Amino acid sequence: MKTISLYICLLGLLCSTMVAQERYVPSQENLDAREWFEDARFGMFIHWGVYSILGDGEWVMNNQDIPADRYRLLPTFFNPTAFDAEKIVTLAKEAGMKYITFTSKHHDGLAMYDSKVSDYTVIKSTPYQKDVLRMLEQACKKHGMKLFVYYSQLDWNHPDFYPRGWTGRKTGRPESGDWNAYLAYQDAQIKELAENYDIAGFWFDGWWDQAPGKEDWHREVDYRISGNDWHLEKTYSMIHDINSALLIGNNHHEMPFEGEDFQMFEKDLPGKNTTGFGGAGISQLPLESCQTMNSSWGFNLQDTKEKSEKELIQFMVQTFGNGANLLLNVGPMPNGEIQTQHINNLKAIGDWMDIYGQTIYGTQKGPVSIEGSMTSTRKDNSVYLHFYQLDQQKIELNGLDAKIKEVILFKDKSKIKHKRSNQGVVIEIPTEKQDSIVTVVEVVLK
Ligand code: JFZ
Repeated sequence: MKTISLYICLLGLLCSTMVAQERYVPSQENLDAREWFEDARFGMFIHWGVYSILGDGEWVMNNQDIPADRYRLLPTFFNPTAFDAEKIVTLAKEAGMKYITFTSKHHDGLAMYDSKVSDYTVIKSTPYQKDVLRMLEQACKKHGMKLFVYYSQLDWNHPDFYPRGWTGRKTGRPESGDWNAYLAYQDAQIKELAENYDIAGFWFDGWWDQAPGKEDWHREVDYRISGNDWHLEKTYSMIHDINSALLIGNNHHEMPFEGEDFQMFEKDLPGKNTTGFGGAGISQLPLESCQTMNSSWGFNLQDTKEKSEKELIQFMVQTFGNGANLLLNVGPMPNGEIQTQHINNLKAIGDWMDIYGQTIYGTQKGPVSIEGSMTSTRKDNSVYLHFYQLDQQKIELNGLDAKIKEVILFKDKSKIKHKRSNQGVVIEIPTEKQDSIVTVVEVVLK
C-alpha cells in the first residue's frame, strides 16, 4: 500500500514537473524580433472600423447600448472610397515610425480583413469589399515597415460569446451560447491572420472583459460574472507553432502571462496608472506605451481634447526614456482619411525625429532622470538627456558617475559647460540654447 501511494505521489510530481516544464522558451527568431522591436521604438496604432461612421469612438456599440442586429446595419453603408493605405503608411514612415498596429477586429466583432471563418467582414458585409489589412500589408512591405495586428478577443457580436462579461450586455443576443465554440472561432481567426498575412505579431485586447480569477476587476459593477477561461496558453502556442518569431502582447493590464513577448501600457508610462485600469508592474519583456492624440482611439467627432504637438513629443521622449516604445494612435474618419490636425502632429513629430532620431532608435533606458523634467536614453558611450521641462540654467545630474569626455548640445554640437559635484555632475544650459519642446544634451562618456 505504502509503495503504491509512493508511486502515485511520484507520478503526480512527475506530471506537475512535466506541466511546469511547458514553460514558454522564446526561439532565437523571437529574441531577434524582440531586439528589432526595442530598437524600432516608435509605431502607429490605427483604430478603424465601421464604428467610425457614428463618430463616437470605438466603444459606441456598448456605450449607446446598440443591439447587434441594429449595429449590423453600419457595415451595409461602410464605403471608405478615400482610404489610401500607402498614404497612411508613408505618413507613419515620415513621422519616424517603424511599424503599424492595425485593428483587424475590434470589440464590435467585424473583421477588417478577409476572414474565411466569418461573413461579418469588410469583404462580405460592406459595399467596400476590399481587404483593408491586405492593403496595409502590401503598403508596409513596399515601404519597409512592419505590421502588427490588434485583435479583440472580446466580441459584442458573436452569439457564442457567452456567458457575457462586463461589457456588451445590451446587444440583444440570446442569453445562451457555447464559450468553447467561440474560442474555436477566435483561434480560427487568429490562425488565419498568422498564416495568411505577413505580420510581425499580435496586440490582443479584451481579456479584461472576463478577467478570470480577478474578482477585483469588476468591483464597480453590481453583477457578478464567472470570468470564462480564455485558454491563452493554447492560443499562444498555436501562434508560436505557426511562426515562433511572432511577437505576442496582451492588453490585460496584469504582469505578462506565460507565452507573451512584450508588455504594453495603455495611455501610461510603464508602471504608471493615471488611467485607473493600469497599475501592472514592469516586466523584463520589451515595453510599449500606447497613446491617443485626443482622448479617443476610434474616430470621435466631438472629441476636442487634442494634445498639442509639444505634449505629444514630450510624452514620446518620456516613453523612450523609460526604455519603452511609443504606439501613437490615429482614428481614420469614415471615408478613410486621417483628420488634418493629426496629420500635422505626425509631420511635426517627423521633423523632430529627423533631428533627434539618433538619440532614440536603438537606445536603452538612460542612467539618469529628473522627475517631471528630464529622462535619458543611452547608446554606446553616449547618454542623451531629454529635458522636457527646463526652468533653470544650472542642472545637477545625480548618479552620472562615469568619466565624461564632453557635454554638447545635440542639435548644433556646441559645447555645454559641466563640472563634477558630490552628487554627480552639474551642467549649464544657457537659456538661448534651451528648446521650448525638448532640449537634448549629449553626454559623451570616456
Ligand atoms: C482597450 C479598448 O477597450 C479600447 O477600445 C482601445 O482599443 C484600447 C487600446 O484598449 O482599452 C481599454 C481596456 C480596458 C479598459 C478600458 C479601456 N478597462 O479595463 O477599463
